[in-house]
Amino acid sequence: MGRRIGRRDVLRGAGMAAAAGALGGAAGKAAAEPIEVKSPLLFHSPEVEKFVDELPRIPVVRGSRLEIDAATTSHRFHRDLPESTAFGYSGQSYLGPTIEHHRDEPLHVRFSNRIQSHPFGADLDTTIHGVQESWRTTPPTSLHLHGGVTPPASDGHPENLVMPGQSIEHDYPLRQDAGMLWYHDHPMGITRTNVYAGLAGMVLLRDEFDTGDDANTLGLPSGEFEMPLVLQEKVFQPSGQQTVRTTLVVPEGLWEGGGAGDTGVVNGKVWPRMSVARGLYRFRTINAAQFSTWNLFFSNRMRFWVIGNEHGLLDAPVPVQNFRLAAGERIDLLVDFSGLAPGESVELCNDEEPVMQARLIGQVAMPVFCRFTAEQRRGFTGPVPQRLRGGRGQLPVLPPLPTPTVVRNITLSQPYELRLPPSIMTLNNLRYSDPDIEMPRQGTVEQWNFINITPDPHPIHIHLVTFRVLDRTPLRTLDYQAANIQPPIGIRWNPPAENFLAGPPVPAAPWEQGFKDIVRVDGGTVTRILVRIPTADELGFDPDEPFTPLNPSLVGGHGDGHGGRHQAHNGTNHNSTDHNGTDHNSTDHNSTDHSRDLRGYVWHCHILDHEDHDMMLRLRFVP
Ligand SMILES: [Cu+2]
Repeated sequence: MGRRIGRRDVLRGAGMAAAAGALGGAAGKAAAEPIEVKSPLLFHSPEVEKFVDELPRIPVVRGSRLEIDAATTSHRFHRDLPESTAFGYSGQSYLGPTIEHHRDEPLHVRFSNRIQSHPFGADLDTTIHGVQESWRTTPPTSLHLHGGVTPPASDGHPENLVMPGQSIEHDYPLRQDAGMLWYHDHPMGITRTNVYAGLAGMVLLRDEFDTGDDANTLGLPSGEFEMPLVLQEKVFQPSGQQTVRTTLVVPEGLWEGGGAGDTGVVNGKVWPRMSVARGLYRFRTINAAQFSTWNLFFSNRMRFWVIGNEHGLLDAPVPVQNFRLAAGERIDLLVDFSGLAPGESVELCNDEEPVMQARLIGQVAMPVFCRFTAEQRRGFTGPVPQRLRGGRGQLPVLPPLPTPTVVRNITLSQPYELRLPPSIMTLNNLRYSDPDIEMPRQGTVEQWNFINITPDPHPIHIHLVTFRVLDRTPLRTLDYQAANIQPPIGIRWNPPAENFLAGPPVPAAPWEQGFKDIVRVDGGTVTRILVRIPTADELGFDPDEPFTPLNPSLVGGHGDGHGGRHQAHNGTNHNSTDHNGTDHNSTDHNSTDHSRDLRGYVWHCHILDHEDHDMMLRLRFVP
């Protein structure tokens, strides 16, 4: 087999050539102007008419015991596109039903993998650790409740794989704040293909104040005026089939490293439209894309309000004209259509520039998601609430930021490897299978400094915990790298960045000041969060309890390619001390009788391509 070339490397060369050719003598002039000519290096979806399909209202399921299955389906994304092979949960041809549930009430889910074939079987990259050739036709799944405060055995660990024909029982205590969770597939090495195929759904967790009906004491729109928006981006083949491939630069079957779509998809429909009453709407919004960060705004530049994010409401609505939403982030919005004349339309738009390497091969911003057209009738006519916390019938105001006792430096980088394929994304310069993992102590408050030496944003998600975003500080990336030579991949590399800052810290935006489980770590910044690790007593379960996976033989990354060499070292978590003096000493309690047992959780970039290779690490929350 010939030399396999990773996307990033190829993009660097081909992109430069393409950019030079396209710009010619005009280089340096008006770089922000969109280029009308379609890049020959990218796949382009067929042209379809925008705003002709109705925005679907995703069905809602409730109950303390749910059956969820993942199946191969056929889904029509647009009136003028043929049916496309897809995945769906629980009878949906794409995505899954919205699960509505009350906090503190346990939820039991029996999850079954009923997948019969994979729409992207040819796209699985078996050189990525853990991915097996047979998965092209019989792909595993792992149901993860993102944002759930969940015991490890039910968390949907990427190595707790559920093969076609198998079922698993998950218990979710949901002893946590009301908010917006979501569920999606999380299997080792193929999360990007499975979620993209359709395995994602929203969860609305209610409490006695945010009830989701007219009785809510917060003055929030409810019923038909509360609407989940699952935002995604896609590429379609000329045949109309959805595809995970975005560029000719990377051959079929190889990891792309992250491709933006050229087509907006909302609740499973391409560029849909929604008729809205002239009044206030609450949009529970999720970036469920595999790659892009978006800067979202309305076409008339009207003001709207952020009222909450992943784990509950803000103290008060924050007026915005636009905001950035990275993959995996959720945001709770109030939008007032009462100022529109009957028949008048506004679109939900995006103008976030693609990341540099995508721009170089001609990627342009995916410009729009959906259209809202005002009806004659008035809708929810209540005002935008003054306050959401601290008043009568409301939760207390957000607590002040806690004081950390442990500081942990984390690098985000794209190291260069001599082995093939060369491209990989890493946290701390480590692979998933490396034994040197983070082991925060229960009951402590930690400050995590994410040092992003790449030029692109990476949304970092930590399972089990919630955190607050502190700030982002620009980094003198080249100086940092020159002073701290990055060792070969597999050796922890997280030198402190204090001496390489390029400006004052930019505090978290007012609309991202609540409790979150995912943070946008902008390129060339040190982004700081404060995370408190709950104790086993507070959780009601032991977050460090080992558990036996459904298929122990699949633990350890038994891939077919080179990645198979890097076996997971479950039960061999070495003591380690990072460069800021944080002590990670801990005793390993794993029994040798259960060498395939799993323990703990994972944390990762929520760019699904990155998470697959290899921007995901294990972690344990130790006593
Ligand atoms: Cu990433």
